[in-house]
Amino acid sequence: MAGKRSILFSKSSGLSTEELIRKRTFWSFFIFFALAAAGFGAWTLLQRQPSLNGVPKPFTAVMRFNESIFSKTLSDKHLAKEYPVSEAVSNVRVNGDLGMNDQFDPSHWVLNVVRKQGDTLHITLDQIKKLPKTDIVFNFKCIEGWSQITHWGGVKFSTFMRAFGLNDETGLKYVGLSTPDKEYYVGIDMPSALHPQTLLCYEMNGVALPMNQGYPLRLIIPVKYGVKNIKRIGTMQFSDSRPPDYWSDKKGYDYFSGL
Ligand SMILES: Nc1nc2c(c(=O)[nH]1)N[C@H]1C(S)=C(S)[C@@H](COP(=O)(O)O)O[C@H]1N2
Ligand SMILES: [Mo]
Repeated sequence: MAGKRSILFSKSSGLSTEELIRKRTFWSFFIFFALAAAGFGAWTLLQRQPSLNGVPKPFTAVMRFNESIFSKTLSDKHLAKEYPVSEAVSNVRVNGDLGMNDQFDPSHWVLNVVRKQGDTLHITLDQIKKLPKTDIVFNFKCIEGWSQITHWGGVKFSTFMRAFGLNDETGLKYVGLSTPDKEYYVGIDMPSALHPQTLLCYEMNGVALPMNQGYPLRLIIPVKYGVKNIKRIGTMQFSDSRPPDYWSDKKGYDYFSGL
């Protein structure tokens, strides 16, 4: 081995210093341009890939991979930080208004719950209010970059499921929620829905939810960004495949939007 190497060495050492430098300079440039061309080629190729909502597929593939990690690690374990009621703001921001149209008639509202078998339960607000109530004060965060400490009250999603005999349904992977007019809709992974801080909420700051905050019932899910906190729930259904999700479908936002 040692002998072979010294032969190779003695061959190249036949070059003068100047020749060596010239040779190395040539190779340095060659490699530089080859890499630059490869980089440019890869970029052009990426641009030509089919895209999903304007985002090239390879990027969305990476996003899906990240989602698969975060959906498993973050959703059901950690608790969102809670605050004393005194820290909750009284001027709660109103942000989204999809599915919040004026034609809504609260006197006819019921929560439609489509069971695994296909039949539908029609649940009234009074029935929901009879279940044990939980309050939570947490920092509500919108993906657009604002946050607010707010105070909500309602029934734990997990308690609701048990109370209405929806045990088989908790074995499915997702819950889909939509407004009565179907304008806004979200998909929630079941572990996050059953998370101890997730509420079907009918109170804000100790009083009935105001109309523009989603009267009569909204989702409060502190382990997710604001987008998943759907206001004015009309229908709930369950599935093993991902239910449609407004912002994830329209803009390619992270499906899980976990914090
Ligand atoms: N029905 C409905 N729910 C919705 C939205 C919406 O447009 N319509 N926007 C979402 C978004 S992006 C955020 S940040 C929060 C805002 O809740 P707020 O209006 O109570 O501040 O509601 C979420 N739930
Ligand atoms: Mo948001």
